Amino acid sequence: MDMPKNHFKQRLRQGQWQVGLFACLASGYSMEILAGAGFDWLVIDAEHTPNNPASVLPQLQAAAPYPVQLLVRPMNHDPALIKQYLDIGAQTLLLPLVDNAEQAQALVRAVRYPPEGIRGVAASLARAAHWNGVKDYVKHANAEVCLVVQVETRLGLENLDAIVAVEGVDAVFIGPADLAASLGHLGEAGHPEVKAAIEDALRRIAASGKAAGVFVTDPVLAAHYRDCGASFIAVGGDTALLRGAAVKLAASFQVANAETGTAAGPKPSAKC
Ligand code: 3PY
Ligand code: MG
Repeated sequence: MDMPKNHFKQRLRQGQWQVGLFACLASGYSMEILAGAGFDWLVIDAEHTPNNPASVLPQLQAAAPYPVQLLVRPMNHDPALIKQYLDIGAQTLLLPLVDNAEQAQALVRAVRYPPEGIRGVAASLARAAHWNGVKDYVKHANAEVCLVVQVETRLGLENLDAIVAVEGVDAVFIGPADLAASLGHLGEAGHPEVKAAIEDALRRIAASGKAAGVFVTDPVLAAHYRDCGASFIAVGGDTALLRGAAVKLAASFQVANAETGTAAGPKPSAKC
């Protein structure tokens, strides 16, 4: 078979608008629901969740029949871990907490085969290569891998221009939660100073010719960030969606008993 094309990367290059979601439930079963939900891309988060290569694999398999593009966010910049995610079939990686150009350069090397990089070679063992079933996988792999780095600290913002200039960095994604914390506004991703920093970062990334992305759940703010230069956004996470819907459903069927602190069902109607 021919090398699978990385459509997420192609669309980044074309500046196409892409809307995604964080998949954090660490389940192939829930992944399949998300995969058919209509998002352009999903990122399997292995930074803040109980995911690892063994749990990411069935999620990649579950999403494979669907047209959605899959990203994986590793827990750190370890080249050995990055190699495993690439080998099990992740073509696009989202790397957290990239603070300077040296880290970005090291990541470029981690995702590429020699001579450009240091990725170890074992195509016969790799799902990404369909275990040698993909014609000339090792020759095409570097071109199809997409590297998205997260800038989400004060230091990262200071070094942003140098980070975007690194050849091999395809896109920069702003993480508002970590950025807010780093700017002294822990838990306040919507703080005006954080918002202003995000706007400035998106403009600088887009002006450099690289793709700019951001996590944003408010549609009005998302439209604003698009005007600032964002071309791909994550609009939420499955954990929050599940909790939000579950809490709402439970509340809609319960009448709180303020005196005892317990919950009671609705009173039977006269008709019952
Ligand atoms: C953050 O907000 O810090 C993230 O990494 C995700 O958007
Ligand atoms: Mg973050």
